[in-house]
Amino acid sequence: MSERTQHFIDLEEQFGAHNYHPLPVVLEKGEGVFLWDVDGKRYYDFLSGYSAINQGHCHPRIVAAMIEQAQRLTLTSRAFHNNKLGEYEQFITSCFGYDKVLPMNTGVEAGETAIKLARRWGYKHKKIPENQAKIIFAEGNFWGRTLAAISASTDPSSYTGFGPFMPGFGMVPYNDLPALEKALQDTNVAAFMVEPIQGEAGVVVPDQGYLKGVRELCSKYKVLFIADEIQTGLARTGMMLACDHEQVRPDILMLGKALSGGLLPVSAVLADDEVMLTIQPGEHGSTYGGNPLACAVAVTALTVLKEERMAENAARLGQLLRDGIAAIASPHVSIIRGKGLLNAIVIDHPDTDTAWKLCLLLKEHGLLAKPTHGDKIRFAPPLVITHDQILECVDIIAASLAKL
Ligand code: PXG
Repeated sequence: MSERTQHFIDLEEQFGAHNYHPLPVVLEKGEGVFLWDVDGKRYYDFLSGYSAINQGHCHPRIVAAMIEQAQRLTLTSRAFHNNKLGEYEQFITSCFGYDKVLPMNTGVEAGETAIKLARRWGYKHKKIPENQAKIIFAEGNFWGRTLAAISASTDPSSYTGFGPFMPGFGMVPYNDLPALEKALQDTNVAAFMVEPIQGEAGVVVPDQGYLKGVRELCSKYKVLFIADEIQTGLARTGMMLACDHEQVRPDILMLGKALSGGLLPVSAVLADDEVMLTIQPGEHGSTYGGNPLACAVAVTALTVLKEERMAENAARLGQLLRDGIAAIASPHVSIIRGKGLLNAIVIDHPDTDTAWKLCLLLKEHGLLAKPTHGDKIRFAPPLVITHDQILECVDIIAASLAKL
């Protein structure tokens, strides 16, 4: 490791909280599918900021929109109107086909917002007795780090030592419709919140028909279907939304991450009037939510996804990537799974730190990826990656696997 690299790592170690364990690489520049470290070495980015960078690093059109708006007006708070918010709201609701949007910043805030909306709707429209509303989640979910999010988590590293937890949350196994049906029979259930593909759990793709089944059960039992598309949405899986693969429409849609192309935190919750209008002035919001800078960036980030046909690219090149990795036929890769450019391999090796070691080898070969849950490695490059670049990356992965 270079002295320069060590210097920056030491600063973080000494002055920053120790709440992450990054790969030992210090980045200073990004462009499209590439990142550069402080020594000038170039890497393929196979993480894409956990899918915030779908449009590629520093996409020139998004950066230009941001600079232009930053020189005009960045924040008014919602105490006043601004001339960007309404246009953004019209744009995003027509993009996804909902009556209304509630703008927030981080993904976890979108989750909190969705749950507040669902509880309100449960009391007002389902006539659930006061303070009795339940929200059901799928085991293995990940939607952030707030107290509500960790209260819904089944991962001990997320929740241990942070109790007491939020009441009114229930759990069912993922990809299990009979278990869901049983849970939804409780008339106090207001919503089921689920990722169409579980990202943090290691890119767990449910059976074909699962989302359709979720939709049918939620309708049957008058329960809101909340889709957390913060990681799966916005062209990542080969369609604009992962729910589009099964042509299902959630009652509440959560978006984040790539909604800004990685420039600033922008999230959104979309729903129809019956749900959205249960929240009235003063009952929810955020200082930065719906700020004009975020609105200008989000409109351009969505436009770029569509105009540059990134969903089609993700679908086509995702298949190429999975086929390429399968063809390596490494004894250390037990599974390659995913949809579009949201993929993961599962490492099969007696040593528990093999995934970490493989990521270090990949880094040496010029590709950045990060293990999740020990034995899984996510392969999720920006959606602007090309056919030839995928083939080069498959070669890098093959060379790294050969050295394990
Ligand atoms: N929903 C899903 C499906 C996610 O993957 C969130 C919600 C929360 O988004 P915010 O913007 O609040 O982080 C996520 C986040 C991390 C980390 O380091 C976060 C995610 C994945 C991996 C690491 O906090 N996804």
